[in-house]
Amino acid sequence: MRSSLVLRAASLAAIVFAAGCGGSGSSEPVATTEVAMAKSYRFDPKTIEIEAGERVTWTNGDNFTHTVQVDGQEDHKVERGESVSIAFPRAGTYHYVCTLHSRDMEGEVTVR
Ligand SMILES: [Cu+2]
Repeated sequence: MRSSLVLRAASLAAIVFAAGCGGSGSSEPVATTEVAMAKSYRFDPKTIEIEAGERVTWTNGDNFTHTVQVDGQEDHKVERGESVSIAFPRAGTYHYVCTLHSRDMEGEVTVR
């Protein structure tokens, strides 16, 4: 049971690795503290990786108001042309959404 789970995880990682060079469809984390809310209804890049203690800044370049809510914490409204910065003092994996468009707009911050 246990070994088959490990095998599954390994083959999944291989698939993700193979797809890693594919361009915009990739979910490979990008090492950056800047996320754009790009046209239309997108976080770009969607999956990022930072160091503990860094702040991530989301900037709204879309034509609509969006929000950033990290793991069910306070929801930050970001109007067109504005930005919000959120500090990540602790290591972990944080999922975030735009609560106005949660079906299309979500992403992940991995803090090392
Ligand atoms: Cu939105």
